Amino acid sequence: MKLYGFGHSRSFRALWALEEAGLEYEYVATTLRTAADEADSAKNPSYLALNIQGKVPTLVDGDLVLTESLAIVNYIGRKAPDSGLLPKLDPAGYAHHDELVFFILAELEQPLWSKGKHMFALPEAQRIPQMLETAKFEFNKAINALDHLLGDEEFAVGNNFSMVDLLLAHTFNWAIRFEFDVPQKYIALRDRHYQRQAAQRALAVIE
Ligand SMILES: N[C@@H](CCC(=O)N[C@@H](CS)C(=O)NCC(=O)O)C(=O)O
Repeated sequence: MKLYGFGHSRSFRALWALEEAGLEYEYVATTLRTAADEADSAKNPSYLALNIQGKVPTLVDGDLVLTESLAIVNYIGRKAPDSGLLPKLDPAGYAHHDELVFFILAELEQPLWSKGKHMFALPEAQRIPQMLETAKFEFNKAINALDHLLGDEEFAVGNNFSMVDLLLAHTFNWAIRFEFDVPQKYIALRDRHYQRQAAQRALAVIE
């Protein structure tokens, strides 16, 4: 299996999941927003043939090519059912798991990506400076909702570390790096899960 990624970006979710799953993989460090003729650029035609958006992550496993981080983490979880990344829950428990996953993607991550897009990712002419304040406002709203969705237990669902914990920790790491006002309890959540051996191994790959 080959994972194309860049640093702490969303590809780190997949890298960490591979380490949690104990699957064999090769990590291909890719550069973002670099010239298309550079061999490791996500804009290089050979990479665009895999991922038309020129984004990371991309996972290649034989004939399978996946270009969405959540689909990749799900795939890894299904390939390694004993990893617990996808917990074994009853339908209601699993619905809560799904709800948190979709919330992280649709609500919590969006203001972070808005800030990134309007600070550096979009072409300059498309950036709107006022979006930075809007992102802050929306992040605070998402935190308020998350406070209601999450309990105070060590893990988000069930009694074990799962994909929800991985996504929460990664997304809060992103928020901290982007200088959002992250409540102390979510900084502690990031710190706790990033201390896992699999997370440390994944960090060693990108450092
Ligand atoms: N929905 C995609 C988003 C992928 C994405 O936007 N990745 C960013 C890094 S976190 C990227 O490659 N950006 C490159 C660019 O915007 O040029 C996923 O979750 O995999």
